[in-house]
Amino acid sequence: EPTKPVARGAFIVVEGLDRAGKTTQVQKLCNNLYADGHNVKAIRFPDRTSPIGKMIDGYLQRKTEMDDHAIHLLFSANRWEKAAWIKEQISKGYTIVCDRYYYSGMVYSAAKHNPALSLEWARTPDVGLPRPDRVVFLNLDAEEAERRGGYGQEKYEKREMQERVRELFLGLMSKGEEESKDMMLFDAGDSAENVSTAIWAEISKVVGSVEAGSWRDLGS
Ligand code: NYM
Repeated sequence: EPTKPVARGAFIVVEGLDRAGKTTQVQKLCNNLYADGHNVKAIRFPDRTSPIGKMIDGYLQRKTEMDDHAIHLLFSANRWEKAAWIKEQISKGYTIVCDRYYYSGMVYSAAKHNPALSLEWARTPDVGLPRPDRVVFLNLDAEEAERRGGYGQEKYEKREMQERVRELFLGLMSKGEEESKDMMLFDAGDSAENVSTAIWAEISKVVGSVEAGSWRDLGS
């Protein structure tokens, strides 16, 4: 249990393209938070350990095929099954650092250019999930992402798809969309050390305000 009494923990999301450095930055952010005396837990979506997560894993590894809407709803359900736990941890004072969330959910599904699956449609099943206090968006062009050792074999790990994903992420930030209020862009083309320093400058302030009780409620 947390030692310092705080109003609540913060909910921080890290988003970006495949290969943008999310895993590294989540780790560095958690280390910084921990060293600064905060109680912190890292999670990721998809959470491939649950039964729903195993279905998602099979799809991503191209072992099973699924309708675009059906897999979208499984990604969303995979977040909903963790929602109560997230709220509980935060209320106990833990700051949660989350690798991907519904922003990935919306843009990866919408990037498929299925005429029956709009960004608007993709947003709907996630409405009501705990809202992050800040979303760190690691911005990287698809070409640079590919240079970083190439993509793997999983679904979506193709240049054209990643380019559409990036455009849609940037669209979420620039169009006055609801999501833009929470998102902050970081240049992921910089060194891992510089990116981590920039993220820490912002997130340390956010977490401080949340813990002090001067921040909005999670659900609003
Ligand atoms: N992905 C991830 C989605 O398509 N929808 C979602 O809701 C989420 C959370 O899964 N290419 C995609 C993005 C990734 C893939 O993610 C697996 P990771 O971070 O590589 O495990």
